[in-house]
Amino acid sequence: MLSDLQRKKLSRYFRVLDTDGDGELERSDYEQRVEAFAKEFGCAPGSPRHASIQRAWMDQWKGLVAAADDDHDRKVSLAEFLAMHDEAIQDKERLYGVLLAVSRWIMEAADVDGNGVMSRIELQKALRATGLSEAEASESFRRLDRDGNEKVTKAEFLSCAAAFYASDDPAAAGNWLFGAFEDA
Ligand SMILES: [Ca+2]
Ligand SMILES: [Ca+2]
Ligand SMILES: [Ca+2]
Ligand SMILES: [Ca+2]
Repeated sequence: MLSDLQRKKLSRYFRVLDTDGDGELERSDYEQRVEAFAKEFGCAPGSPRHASIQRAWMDQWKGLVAAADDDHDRKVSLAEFLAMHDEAIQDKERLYGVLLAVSRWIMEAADVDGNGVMSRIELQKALRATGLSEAEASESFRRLDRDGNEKVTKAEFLSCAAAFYASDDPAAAGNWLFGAFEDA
């Protein structure tokens, strides 16, 4: 069973992913994310970077539909989304696999200068492209940069992503990965 806190965080994440705000996740929501990322990071359609952004988001979409779309309407409702995460959270190994894949991808996309860590500018761009406002992205960075050195390392990011999905601790920094969640 998802806790109240997990439910709030995942509902918030759902709303971030639901680009057109119609209450269902569809292929077009993910296509719009691809365009937002490409724009934020200045990748022209047809460039290798654009292709990699597209592959990453569309793979996420395919994985989500395969895992969550119980009524096979090619849309994922909030109820389906929560049920899928409920199952994934029970299965730690599977969850860790999903986490590693998503986190690696975000790190790679955000780390434009390729120095292995995400600067404030790099990570805030990725968060804005994911659907957070400027203020939310800034607050999220502040919380994720746990040692306050203006960089988020892979280790910091991965531990925050794990906490976002699984932690039931209201004080966990990772809760803030996708912005404020209290008014879910
Ligand atoms: Ca939608
Ligand atoms: Ca469905
Ligand atoms: Ca970097
Ligand atoms: Ca740091």
